[in-house]
Amino acid sequence: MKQFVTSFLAIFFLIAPAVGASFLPNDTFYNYQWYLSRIKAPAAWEQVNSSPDITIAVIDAGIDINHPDLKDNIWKNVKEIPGNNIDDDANGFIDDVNGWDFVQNIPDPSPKFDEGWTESGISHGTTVAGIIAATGNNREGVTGISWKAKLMPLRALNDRGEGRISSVIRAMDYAVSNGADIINLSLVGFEKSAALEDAILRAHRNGVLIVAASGNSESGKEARDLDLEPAYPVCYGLDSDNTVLGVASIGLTDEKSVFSNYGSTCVDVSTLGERLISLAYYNPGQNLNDYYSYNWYGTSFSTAIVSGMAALIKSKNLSLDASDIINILVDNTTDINDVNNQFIDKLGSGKVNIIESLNNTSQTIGKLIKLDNSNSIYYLDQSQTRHLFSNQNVFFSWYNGNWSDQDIEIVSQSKFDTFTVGNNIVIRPGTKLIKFQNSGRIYAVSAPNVLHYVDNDVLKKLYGEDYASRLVTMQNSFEADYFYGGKLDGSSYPSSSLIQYSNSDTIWYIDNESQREFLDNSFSLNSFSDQDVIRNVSLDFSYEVSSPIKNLNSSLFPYFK
Ligand SMILES: [Ca+2]
Ligand SMILES: [Ca+2]
Ligand SMILES: [Ca+2]
Ligand SMILES: [Ca+2]
Repeated sequence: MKQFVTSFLAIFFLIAPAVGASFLPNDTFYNYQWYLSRIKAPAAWEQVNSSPDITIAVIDAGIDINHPDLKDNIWKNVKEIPGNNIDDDANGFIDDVNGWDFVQNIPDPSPKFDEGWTESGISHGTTVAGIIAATGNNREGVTGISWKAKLMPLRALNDRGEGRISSVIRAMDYAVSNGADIINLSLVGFEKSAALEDAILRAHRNGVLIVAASGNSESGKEARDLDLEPAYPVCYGLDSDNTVLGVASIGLTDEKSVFSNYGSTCVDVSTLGERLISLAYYNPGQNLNDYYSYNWYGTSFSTAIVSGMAALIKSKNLSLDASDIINILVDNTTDINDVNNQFIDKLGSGKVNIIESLNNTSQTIGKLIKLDNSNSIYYLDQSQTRHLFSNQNVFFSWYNGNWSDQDIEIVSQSKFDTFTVGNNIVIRPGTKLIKFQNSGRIYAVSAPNVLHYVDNDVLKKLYGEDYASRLVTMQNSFEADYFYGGKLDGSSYPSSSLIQYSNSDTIWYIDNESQREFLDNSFSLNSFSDQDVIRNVSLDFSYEVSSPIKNLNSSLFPYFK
């Protein structure tokens, strides 16, 4: 008889090698990124180091989407087919697979070497993007504040770093309608625009967080007091809703950076914006021979740090909207008035404190964790209870290839010991048939963990002649994770099954007595795969149609249990 169980240990070679006793990532130049320990990033990473589901639009002078330390974290418009001159997802932009260039109105969001380009202009967007989310722990280059995220490159400034407000507005609207969670605006102007203010309001009302720089002093001039001379977008949203998270820059001693604009109304928080290390735009043809660059000063980069922190916060609690995140960051700062005598209360509520901010963010989603020295993977739920994946079949029934080793956080033993021990995760209901080693009986599983005996005739009727392809053998010890329900009589499918009728391509989710359609990309968002679907289902089965499934759904995936 064919042996379906393979070694539980076998899958975990995919996990990156251990990075040592502490939580430091293995990036080549990590040791040069002194600012990360300064802003307590390593301690924050103990809680959350990645934000794989969070999209951060970087509206800037273009981003090097092929940069080796960035390309894995570039947002992809999965519904758009590249280069076919068709707007496949009907979002109004043809072939926009990685964002858009609103300066030249073309798909490629990379810098373009426009007439008069400057080295700081050409690299600006790439540097900002790298501070937010250069790929972390990939043994290459540097790490961003978030090790893994989706950066949406939207080019609205030219290669001198200048742009039109209308381009910024179009980029903001693109970000909102294409799923951005955060918009990073490391740009500033002095002209007030009602149209830009409206675009900001549209983003805010859609829950999208806008993070904006307070701006740097113009050459030869003093930094501005924005209370007297406002700048935009940082000074929008002062009246009712705080729609823009304004960021000023401080240095090593927490004193305001000389170049940083300030002001009690427009600035919400401050963080480091001096001597930062990040990515550069690499292009040997133009004599740009470095992938990495250092000594960056500016409120652009403090803004990027805050955007990265916001991504970590939202990753801990996906239900947070823009106002929630602003409040968390503003309410959990460290007071720096005592070293800023001339700028009392003019640097927002103080220095961003990511640890306190995360401590005051309730965790609504679970995550995958493992110990450094063990191969077992656990699901850590929002109440800090850990659930073991009993074996690799169980793991893959939930994470059908829709994961990577980076999605698993390595936790220290001391941290691990603080978690409560919970039930084991059971095989994903509806998708598999199981048997235990000590018995020949085959069971279907319905939600949440109920076994239904299925005899040979019913097996063939419900699952077809090749029903064995979905059969998984489990160690006897895991039988205790399930309850026994009634035998299947063949008149209906167990709840949580995925079926496709013989006359249509539509995939339906069986929810008790009803069937539900998947809208948009909710099928893959909920981590189902094609092999979970029962095909060619007879039209004799009939279910009432109930509400469709949109986005991630708490009842479908353990992330939201
Ligand atoms: Ca499109
Ligand atoms: Ca296309
Ligand atoms: Ca890296
Ligand atoms: Ca504000």
